[in-house]
Amino acid sequence: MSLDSQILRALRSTEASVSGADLSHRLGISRAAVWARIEEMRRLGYDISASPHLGYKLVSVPDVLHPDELRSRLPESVIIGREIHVYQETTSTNDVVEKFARDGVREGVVVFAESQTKGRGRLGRKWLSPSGKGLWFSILLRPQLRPQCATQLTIAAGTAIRRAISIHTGIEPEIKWPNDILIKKKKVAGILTELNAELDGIRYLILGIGVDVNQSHEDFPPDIRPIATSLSVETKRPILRAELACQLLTELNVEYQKIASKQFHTVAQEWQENCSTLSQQVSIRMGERCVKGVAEALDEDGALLLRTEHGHLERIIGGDVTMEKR
Ligand code: BT5
Repeated sequence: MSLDSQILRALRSTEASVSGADLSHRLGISRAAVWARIEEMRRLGYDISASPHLGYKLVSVPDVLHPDELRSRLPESVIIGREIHVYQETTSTNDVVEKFARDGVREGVVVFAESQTKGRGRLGRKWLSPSGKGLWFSILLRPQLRPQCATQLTIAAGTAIRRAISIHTGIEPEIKWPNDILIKKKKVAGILTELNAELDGIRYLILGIGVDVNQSHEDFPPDIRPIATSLSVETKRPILRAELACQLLTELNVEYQKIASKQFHTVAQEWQENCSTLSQQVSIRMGERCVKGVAEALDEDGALLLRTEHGHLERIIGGDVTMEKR
């Protein structure tokens, strides 16, 4: 963990001030070096008060994404977020993580970008990623799963995102199969799962997550405005993205641990309790094909079980859902 993460962690651990001597002792650096780091953090927008007698105190943090800030808010033992990178701008955070994956980087690395020039959704659709307004990030995972179970990770991510939003804002979003998080029927977050696998195992899986955080209604272009919303629109207050990011990473770790310990059924249980697609008459478009029926449940691999209009149970792993009017 970097020096700045350790300083922020120490300042956060108490309501009181932390003396320069104490920090210097804990970090094994001189008091002058502590002072230099504090000055650097102030330049980034951290308000850290300094008193000759009491020491340093964290007064407020800026709404910027900073790897040290994020890391200092997470337990040292986490897998997802053990290494965090923040880019000011990139094409797509999934592209950056893909490169890490090919270079053999271990799982758990997370890449955030303040803005993406080629943010994407499924099937090459565009994902709007305006600068500083949302959380646009991707996670590298190397789960010990058969490729047909990859959907479990999308389900786990949906459950984690929904819960993190609920804990952080008090709003209870709904999950729309397979990858949307909705508030009052409008999309507030999406998940893009990309996979590199052999027949009998996953080499790596990239979870790309986009959360609309501080956009105003007008920030969305007219074609997206009727179908999208942001957390600040819904809560009517600005959201500190670093805090939300850490809540997201915390919940993602919880769900990933469940998958790693073969407890997918507990993930599926919570997902099903919060999914607006289940028990509904839906039509699901998969490329040229469209099936209609009632979405019944998830199976043990994470696929959706649809009772078709002909009475068969069909197993579906991806597609676009439209709710049918009864
Ligand atoms: C998704 O695709 O919902 C997956 C979105 C994943 C985005 C993240 S951001 C970090 C990582 N890097 C990437 O490049 N991607 C991931 P899909 O279900 O295909 O939905 C795409 C559709 O959502 C678009 O066709 C628009 O209608 C709508 N849309 C685009 N931008 C949006 C936004 N910011 N908020 C809400 N809806 C949006």
